[in-house]
Amino acid sequence: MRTRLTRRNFAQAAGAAVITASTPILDASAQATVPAANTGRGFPEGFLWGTATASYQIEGAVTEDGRGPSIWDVFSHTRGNTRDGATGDVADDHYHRYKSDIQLMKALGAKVYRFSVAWPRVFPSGVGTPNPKGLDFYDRLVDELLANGIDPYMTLYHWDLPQALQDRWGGWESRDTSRAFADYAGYVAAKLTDRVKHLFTLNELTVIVDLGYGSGVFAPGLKLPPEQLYQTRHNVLIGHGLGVQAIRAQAQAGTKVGIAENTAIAIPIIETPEDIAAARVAMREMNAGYLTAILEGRYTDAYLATAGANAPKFTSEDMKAISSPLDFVGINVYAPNAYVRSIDAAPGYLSIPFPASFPHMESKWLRIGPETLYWAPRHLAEIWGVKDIYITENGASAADVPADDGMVYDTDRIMYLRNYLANLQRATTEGVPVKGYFLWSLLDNFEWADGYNNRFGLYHVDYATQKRTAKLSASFYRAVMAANQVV
Ligand code: PNW
Repeated sequence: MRTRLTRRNFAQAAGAAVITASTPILDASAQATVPAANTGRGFPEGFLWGTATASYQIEGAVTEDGRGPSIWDVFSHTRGNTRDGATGDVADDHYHRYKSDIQLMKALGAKVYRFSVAWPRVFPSGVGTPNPKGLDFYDRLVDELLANGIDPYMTLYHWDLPQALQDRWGGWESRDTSRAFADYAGYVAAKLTDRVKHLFTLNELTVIVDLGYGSGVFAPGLKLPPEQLYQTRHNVLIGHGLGVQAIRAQAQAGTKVGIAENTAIAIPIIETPEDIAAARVAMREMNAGYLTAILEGRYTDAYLATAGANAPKFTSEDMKAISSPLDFVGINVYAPNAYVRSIDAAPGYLSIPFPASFPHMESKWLRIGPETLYWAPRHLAEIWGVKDIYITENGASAADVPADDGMVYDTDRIMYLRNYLANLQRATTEGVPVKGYFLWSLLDNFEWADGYNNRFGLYHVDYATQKRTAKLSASFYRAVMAANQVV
């Protein structure tokens, strides 16, 4: 009888070692990995390396210590909204395990950590009387980070809007929510900036607006008509701007404020001066509703022309608030949005359609485009003169499955990271002012509508036991950080 040639016995047939429970194999969490020496072609001295997470995706403990419900509690508990009906009720139970999770960061050698504050822990109904127990959690978290030599970078809004504000005002459909955000942001800044020196207002404006209020695939799950959608987008920009102002008014001296935005990213198809210029034009227009407005203080003509009668109502005061000066710009970089070439006709660029075979990670939207980590920061520096750039997120999803020996050999994630980081290294080598990089994510976690299937962590989480296991990519990333160079 012929044996069916499976992947495993093919490898055996080919003479390769196969990992079984009894195979002595390197421990992904061990210190055994020898970092390559920095040859001088690595990242700039003092480059900041870390990981990123967000409150609803990791904390769990959704009814504990007076936390109010958020739009993601309600949305995820509504049938059909998330894969397998997943919710963040427990998630990584980080609320109770933050101390040991900080030890995981320490074991990696990470120097910075980006986390988010859950607004409904601090103000259970969005406005009104703060809940001291809610803030206490972040107080303890910050102390524990600092005690372990890790500098906290804090996001104020990573999508968990208090449900009370959705019920009361339609959430970001109303400018009342923008004002409430500023009050909350100022309050947290006053309490924590004695120790937290870097703040981000909002995370990923386009996801808040276009996925939450446009397509409705994310909370609050609305499909607004264009006119309301444009106004909602404007309100989110106002929320960011008022938030910056409130933070500046309330924070201790020396506090730095920025944003964590996922810009749409245009890549020149060929590195000719013409295609590069075309990519800059594309980049500016593709972000016209968001970062372009924030950094320029105006909507582009093309944006307003496209909006037509649906254009948002705004005043010059609004635009002034929206473009309140920032200390740095954070960008979440994952997938290329467009490969462009130069054309003579308006608007001067052409987006090439993606071929069906274009590779992606487990998340279908996560097209693999390593050059994004070169071009996105370079565009920021060249178009808007941004002098301090952080990569606030970059990472890869997979349906990681532990091998027979319990380890996770995520060579796909390592391949992804190595290629993206090589492009970031090219950018910093050429003088693009990127100051730090936060890998998404420390742990597998609640990946929003994709539930728990799409894993982004350096540490695998067994959700039945909450056991964390370092994936092979954790060894890789630790070596990169230690060498300050792609290895
Ligand atoms: C970002 N898309 O989200 C978020 O900031 C994280 O919370 C999230 O876990 C991470 O990236 C990975 O997804 C995105 O559909 C979610 O294009 C969806 C999209 C982009 C970013």
